[in-house]
Amino acid sequence: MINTRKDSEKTVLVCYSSRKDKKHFHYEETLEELKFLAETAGADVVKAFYQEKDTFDVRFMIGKGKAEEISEYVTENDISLVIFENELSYTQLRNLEQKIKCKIIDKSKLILDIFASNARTAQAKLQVELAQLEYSLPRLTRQWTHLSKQFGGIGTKGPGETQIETDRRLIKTRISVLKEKLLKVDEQRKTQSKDRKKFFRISLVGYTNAGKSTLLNVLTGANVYVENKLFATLDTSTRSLELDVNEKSGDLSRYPKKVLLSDTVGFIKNLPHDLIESFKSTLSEVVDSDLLLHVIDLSNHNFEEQMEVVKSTLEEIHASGKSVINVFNKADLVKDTDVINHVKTKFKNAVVISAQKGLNVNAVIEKIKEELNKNNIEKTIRLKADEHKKLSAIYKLAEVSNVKYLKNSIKVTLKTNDKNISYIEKLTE
Ligand SMILES: Nc1nc2c(ncn2[C@@H]2O[C@H](COP(=O)(O)OP(=O)(O)OP(=O)(O)O)[C@@H](O)[C@H]2O)c(=O)[nH]1
Ligand SMILES: [Mg+2]
Repeated sequence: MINTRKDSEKTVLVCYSSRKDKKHFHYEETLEELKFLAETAGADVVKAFYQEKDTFDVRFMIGKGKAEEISEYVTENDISLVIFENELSYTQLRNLEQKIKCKIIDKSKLILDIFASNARTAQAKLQVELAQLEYSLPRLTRQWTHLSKQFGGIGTKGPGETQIETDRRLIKTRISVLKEKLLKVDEQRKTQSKDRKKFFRISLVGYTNAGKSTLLNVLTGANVYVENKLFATLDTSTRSLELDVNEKSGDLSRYPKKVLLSDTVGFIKNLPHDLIESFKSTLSEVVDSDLLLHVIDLSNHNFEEQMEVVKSTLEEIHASGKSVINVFNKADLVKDTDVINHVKTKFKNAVVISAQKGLNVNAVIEKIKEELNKNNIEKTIRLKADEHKKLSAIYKLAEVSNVKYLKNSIKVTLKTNDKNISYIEKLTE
């Protein structure tokens, strides 16, 4: 835990990149994002070091000379924290600490730390603790020697065992306890969400800080926490979204009047795999969704790269292949109209909005309605001859193309989405 919040530690950033990756690697933006992350954790970033080499150094990640240069800077400027963009092995971490003589962490550790400070609910806390332990297991050093006290005698030191082995065993035990607890939370969530199955479910996904929570608030009148910080949201919040059905307009398309909209944790480049793994229960809402609203910060120069990161993270959690509406947000900050025209022509199913200023937000609703209508299927059902009330309910939920009054029954041909179909089928059982 870097505990930078209270005392604002003087911090330097370090980033290594391989010459081979030169074409695809924009170190200024990478360092800018790392700086934003560090500041989110409360660090006071005073300098950034960047090094490009053919290959990384197995001992220090960066070259030995660069490590010495950083070491000098750290001593002269009273730096207490060094943050690496690159993931460091246990050996690199130990070697760097010996050379630079101050606290050194990598980006994964930094993200874990931010998650730990932002976790509010029991579920988020369990998930973060699990990710932290999974992260620390292969990096175990002497700093963990007080674990047996912390975990209240779950195990005691066996004869001949080293302290690290004991600690490793304790961590493993704690990991299984956490996993079990999370399974229980997951089961509870599944029971609670049984009811939700009958609704069309939409999830807001996107890069962290893109404006997902702001859009949820604007669309549903919710009051979810919004901050110009990374990972402000770590839990899933679900609200219902009422869609007005204009029955007088002669538009016969039908969609459910009420759908569910969920906001959840955002993504970032190189999100530690342990975190994604342990946030599976939070992210399951995304996996179970019928439609995704991908919120993109159009004012960020790297928005296209960020879109790719979101796509690959969705693949990793097995939520790719769903219908997606691309919501280009923060248009109020974009002065260049070419950028707006570019995304409108390049990306399918795109809307350009400003969630904060409430600009064009209605276009999102219209797109959602279009998507709902796309899912319509045709179906023929039978009612008993006297079930007129049910027939009028069906008229509200579906586009009815044919009604035949037979001797003992009414045969109705209708078109609507699968959720409505299953509702109507239950109604007529
Ligand atoms: N200028 C401008 N700022 C916006 C807009 N939408 C959101 N913001 C700001 O962007 C910041 C992040 O907004 P959030 O809604 O918290 O973003 P998020 O995607 O939920 O972020 P995380 O939960 O941290 O992943 C806040 O400071 C918002 O006020 C917009 O349309 N225009
Ligand atoms: Mg949020």
